[in-house]
Amino acid sequence: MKQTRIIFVGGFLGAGKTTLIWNVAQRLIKRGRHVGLITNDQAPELVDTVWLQQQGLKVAEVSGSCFCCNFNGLADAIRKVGADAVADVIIAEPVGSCTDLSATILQPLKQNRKADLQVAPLSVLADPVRLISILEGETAALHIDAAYIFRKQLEESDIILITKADTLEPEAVQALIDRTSKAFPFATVLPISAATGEGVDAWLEEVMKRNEAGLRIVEVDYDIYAHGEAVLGWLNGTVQLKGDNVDWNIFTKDLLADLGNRFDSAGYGVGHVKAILESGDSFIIGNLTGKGDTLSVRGSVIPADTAKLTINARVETDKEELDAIIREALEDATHNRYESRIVAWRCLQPGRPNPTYRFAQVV
Ligand SMILES: Nc1nc2c(ncn2[C@@H]2O[C@H](COP(=O)(O)OP(=O)(O)O)[C@@H](O)[C@H]2O)c(=O)[nH]1
Ligand SMILES: [Mg+2]
Repeated sequence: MKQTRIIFVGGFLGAGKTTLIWNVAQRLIKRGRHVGLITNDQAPELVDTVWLQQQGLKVAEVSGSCFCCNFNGLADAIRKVGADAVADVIIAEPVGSCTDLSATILQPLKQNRKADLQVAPLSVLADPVRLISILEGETAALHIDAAYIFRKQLEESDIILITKADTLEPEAVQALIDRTSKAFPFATVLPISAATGEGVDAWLEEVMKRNEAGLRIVEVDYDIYAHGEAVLGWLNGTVQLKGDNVDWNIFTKDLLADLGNRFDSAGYGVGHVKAILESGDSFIIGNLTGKGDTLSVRGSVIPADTAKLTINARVETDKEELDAIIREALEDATHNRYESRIVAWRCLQPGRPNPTYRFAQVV
């Protein structure tokens, strides 16, 4: 039976997982590989899925629960991209607030799917700004229990990727690699930039060739883990917009900047706020990965009457408050100027993680 290689790309919210997956999928396709992608979220209407599909990639989404708590959903998605795209490489992005993947995903796959899947080393991505704070014993501007999840992700990794290397000086990159290797001596630590492509092939080489995966199972306190997830309100929404020859680029930037201000002034830590606006054949996508000054936007659309906005927010406040803030910001952005119609809207507080499987030992 043909074996499909499956690569899990984990790491905290906003670390750069989706951007890297997109970059790598393109490289693999150029090399003649058939690639299938799997995204994952607590709720449907995922910006990542919309964006990856916009790039013409084959994507299956597991939504409503994380991979660990919906192992069968993951198995279905594997079947789907395996069958539809005849994938020989599958890249899967677990929810950014998920940890314990070695015990709950990698070991069960290694044991039960030996015949058809080759599991690659578990790669965990870390945003350098957050990583430095964690290495200093701080909380990366997150609730202490969310920072616990961040640390557990690193502890269980086979490979740690320091992302966004383009934002640091080369000496700073090397210093951070050294510090990270010291703190997590079992992991291979590599720098990477999905923006410039630096380090991408070196990482790809590791995950395409190495067969040992999930070499460690770490102890995870599920009470802290559950609380670390529950401090984040979660909102996924899609809104249809209508106006008269509107510059939707300005609209998207202003909306995200306004949201950044609102969260900062309320003192709510941002896990990730992401929005994609589609109009015609093009799109603009913006991200906040912390305070308002982390706002980054790329892509653009030409002025048009209609647009579709998908927004995902993971912010340290309760879901009612998150819901109210985002509705208010949308109301202010559209008031008296544009029509807006909500087509999907889910707001939730993640429940306690309850994995389908949890292996106590490495298989
Ligand atoms: N400068 C820089 N920014 C990046 C890089 N990779 C991702 N980002 C940005 O980081 C933010 C989060 O990226 P995303 O891939 O959505 O993260 P995810 O939540 O882990 O999937 C976005 O604003 C990206 O543009 C990189 O290599 N360099
Ligand atoms: Mg993502």
